[in-house]
This record gives sequence, C-alpha cells and structure tokens, in this order.
Amino acid sequence: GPALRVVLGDQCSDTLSALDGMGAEDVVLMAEVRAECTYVRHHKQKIALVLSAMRHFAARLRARGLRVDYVTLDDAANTQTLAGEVARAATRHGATRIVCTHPGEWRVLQDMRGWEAATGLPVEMREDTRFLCTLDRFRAWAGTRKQLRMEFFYREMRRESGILMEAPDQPTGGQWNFDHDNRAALPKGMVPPKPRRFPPDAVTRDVMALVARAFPDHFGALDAFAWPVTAEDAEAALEDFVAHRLPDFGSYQDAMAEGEPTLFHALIGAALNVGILDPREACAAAERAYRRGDAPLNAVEGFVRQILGWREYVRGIYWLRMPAYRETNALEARRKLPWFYWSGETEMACLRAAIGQTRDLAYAHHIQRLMVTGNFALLAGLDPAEVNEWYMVVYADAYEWVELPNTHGMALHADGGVMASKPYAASGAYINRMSDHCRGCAFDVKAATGARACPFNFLYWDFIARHAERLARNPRMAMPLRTLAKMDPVKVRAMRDQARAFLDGLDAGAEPAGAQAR
Ligand code: FAD
Ligand code: DLZ
Repeated sequence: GPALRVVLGDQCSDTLSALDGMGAEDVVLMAEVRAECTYVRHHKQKIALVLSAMRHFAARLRARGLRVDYVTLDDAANTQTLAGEVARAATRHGATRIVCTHPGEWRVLQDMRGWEAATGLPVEMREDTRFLCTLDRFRAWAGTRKQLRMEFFYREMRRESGILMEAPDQPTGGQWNFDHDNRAALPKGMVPPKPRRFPPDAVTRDVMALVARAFPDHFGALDAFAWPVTAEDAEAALEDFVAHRLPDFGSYQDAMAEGEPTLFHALIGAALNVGILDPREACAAAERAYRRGDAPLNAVEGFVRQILGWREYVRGIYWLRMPAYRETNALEARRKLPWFYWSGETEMACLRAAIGQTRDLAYAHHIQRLMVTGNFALLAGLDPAEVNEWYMVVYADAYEWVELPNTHGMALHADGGVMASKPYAASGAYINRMSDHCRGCAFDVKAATGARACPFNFLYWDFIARHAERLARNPRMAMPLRTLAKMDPVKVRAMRDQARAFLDGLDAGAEPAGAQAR
C-alpha cells in the first residue's frame, strides 16, 4: 500500500526529506488546521503567509507529478488537528506507513509521537536536512563544553561548510568575525533602499479573505501583506537584498530609525522558516557577491554569521534544552505584559515605532526586538511566558525553535545565561546612540529622574540594583555595578522610587488575563 508523506506548513521545501524516494502510489498530505492557526493567536499576516505558501507548494508538487491530498481550512470534514487529518487521510488512502520530517516545534513532536497509536501505522521520522547542523552534530558539540558560545559553534560551521573559507583553517579575510565594524548608527540624510514587495496574488488574496473571516480577533493588520510565498519570489527577495542592501548590511545592522522599518535587513526570515528559501543558498548568494566585489566582507560575514551561526545555534539550543528550557525564570520576573504591547499606545517613541510596525508589517528587525521591546521587558521584569507568547504571536517569522532561545534566553536572560553570558540590559543612552527616536520623543533621554525622564534610564538602574547580588557573580557586569555604587544614594533612591511608581502604573494598565488582542 501507499506511504502517506506528511508535509507541515513550515516544510514547503523541494528538498524536504519526507519526500525523498516517493513511490508512484504514495500520497503527500498537507492540511490546513485550526489547531495550528490558534495554538497562539498568530498575527493575521503570519497565518496568511503559511497557508498561501502551503497552497502554492501543493500546486508545485502536483506540477512535479506527485499525488497531493490537500485539506483546506473550510473543508466540512476537516477535524482541524494535525493528528486528526493524518488519521483520516491514512484511512482514505489505505496507507501502510507514514513518512514525515522532524518538526520545528517540541509541541508538534509530542503530537507526532501519538500518530502510531492513533493510526496503527509505523511512522518514520526523518532528519530535517534543511538545516546545516544536525541535532546529533549539535549535541556532540555541546556535550564537550561548559559554556555554549555561539562564536565557537559558528567557527566549526564555517570549517565544515566551507562557507567564506580559503583553506580548512583559513577564514576569508584572515578573521572569523568583523562585528566591531558593524555598530554604526544611520548617518543623517542616508535613505535606505526600499525592499521589493510581493503584492498578494489570487491564491494569497483568497487566503487573506479566509483569515479575515476565520481569525478576525487575531493581532495585526492584513492589508500591507507583501511577503514572498513561493520559492521563485523568495529567490527574488534574496536577490533584491543582495543587490541593494547587503553592501550596507554590516555597518548598519544595529541601527534604528524613525519611519524606516527595515533599513538594510534582508526580510527573509519568514521565507527561510516556512521552507521556501534555502539557508545554504542565502549564504552562497552573499558569498558570491563578495567574490564578485559587489559587497564588502564585514557585510557578507555578518550576514553569513546570522544564518550559519545564530540560526543554527538557536535551533540546537532549543532541541538540546526543551522541554525544560521554557519553564525557567532565572530573574524571577512576574509582571504582566502591559497592554501597550498590543495597542502600541505609549509615549516612548522607540517602543511606539517598534510595536506599530510590528502590528502593520508583522516585522521588526533584530535590534528593535532585542533592545527595544526585549530590553523593556527585561528591565520591567515582565513574565517570560507572557513575553514569549507575544513574540510568537506578532512576527511573520515566529516559530518556537527560533523565537524561544532569542526571547527567553537572549532578550530576557530567563535561562540564566545558557544563550548569553550577560543580560542585554541597556539604558536610554544605547537607544539614543543607535537611533533618532529620542529626538522626537516625549521623554528626555538625558534625564534619569523627574517627570520627563526616559523610563529606560530609571528602569535600567533599578534593574541593576534589584539584581545586584546575582549580577555581582558575573565579571561582565562589574562596570555598571561599580557605576551604581559610586552614584549619589539620593539619586539612586529617586530613580528606584520612580521605577516603582512607573511599574505600578504598568500593572494598572495591564489587561486582565484572557483579554483578546486586537
Ligand atoms: P536579517 O537581519 O536580515 O538577518 C538575516 C537572517 O539571519 C534572518 O532572516 C534569520 O534567518 C537569521 N538571523 C538573524 N539573527 C538571528 C537570530 N538571533 N536567531 C536566529 N536567526 C537569526 N528570528 C526568527 O526567525 N523567528 C523568530 O521568531 C525570532 N524571534 C526573535 C525574538 C527576539 C526577542 C529576538 C531578539 C530575535 C528574534 N529573531 C527571530 C531573530 C531576528 O531578529 C530575526 O531573524 C530577524 O529580525 C528577521 O529579519 P530579517 O530576515 O530581515 O533578518
Ligand atoms: C504555523 C502554521 C499555521 C498557521 N498553520 C498550519 C496549518 O494549517 N497546517 C500545518 O500543517 N502547519 C501549519 N503551521 C505550521 C506548523 O505550526 C508548524 O509545522 C509548527 O509550528 C512546527 O514548526
């Protein structure tokens, strides 16, 4: 009998291992199910992107001559769960076995472990070969180390892949890392090129209507949808980035600017994660640009490090540490997520910009996620579970394997330092250095107390003081602790009082649990 080849929504890849060795009678199953659309209340654009990518991918497989059974969300017989649809399809096709690819999320892996019992069929789970580092390879690397430093993992990935290498131990340019060249703010008057948009085609428009109908109360605007949803469009998005933004990607990687939601970033995370763009190809395209002389090494190396380094590393950490990883709360942060994370209604210009574009575009770039919404959550002591859920909801590229280590570990330090050796805490001075937000802000970034004081300032010092005992064990935190110790105690008291009043005000503004995000 036929094998049922299950392809999940974020597995829309020609090279997917579940499709290897397809027999003529085998059937591919793809199913749109409510359970996957609602396990968090994903941004409307994210659901539209996944469903549209799925529909396009099904058509692509059919064009390749494969048999595809595709269940739509509004199919009356749809059980609306993955397990239910797999069981139904197994019966429908008289399948004798099930073949799938390792899923991206722990939650789905647990579900898949029940498929054998539910169907009475053997389930073969194959490696997700779209990643460069296998889970075993990562475990072997991690097993020998006390500290899991991304930089050392990345160097092994460079050696093993040969990307940006001249000889086995010789990185291109004689250095592994050019990060110190990548810290510039956007110069006044410099206008970043607008990224290419991919306006919805008929398939995407259908899906958008479906999403508007089926998930009206999910967060986010649909109308600005411009994501690539096919491999061809994702390739074009990559080319557009390499030609127009890659050369300046390195220098302005950490910059932020009012009215510039994307700067020199690639906007390919959603395409990579849904499977329509191959990470090896993204690295190769950047390397080719360097070899042609079209992009400098600091930019190309910086970009490759994000994909070959960070992206593979966070996935490794996730599968190494789950399920315990998401339960930790090293800084004992318990505050509810303030309502302005959903509404964008805050007078802090940097937060308003980051949240506003997140609602409209399902996108914010790395420094906004880490140093604006993430930093605020860290300083204010927001509950990691609530913050993690917010990041899972709001971004088009959000999947737990990549979202969780970045949020729980890197931004919130809730993992106690697995991901990052110190908390990424910063005062308003950092935001002022890297952006122009402060100029138009209602608050004064130079003030740490008083009615107009930038909340990032008193919250930062309150955070350092609150966690002084713990931070004292970390040599990398010696500087701020020394500065705090030398400060006028009257000023410290004033900042801490103001922090308390501000945080009490946030509590009052937090929506009751279960409130719906709009
Ligand atoms: P670029 O800046 O152009 O980078 C190119 C690519 O490198 C990205 O597409 C991505 O695939 C990869 N990359 C860059 N940084 C990271 C990183 N830290 N971890 C993993 N991959 C990286 N990325 C996600 O894909 N999904 C998420 O849910 C997600 N949540 C995040 C939450 C927080 C709190 C933080 C600080 C970061 C998060 N990131 C996440 C990482 C990063 O912010 C996004 O990958 C990036 O902003 C996507 O936009 P881009 O394609 O324009 O990226
Ligand atoms: C994210 C998502 C959404 C919104 N919808 C579906 C769906 O209807 N059917 C499906 O197979 N997959 C969907 N996905 C992707 C899955 O949630 C994804 O496989 C897990 O997040 C694991 O990475």
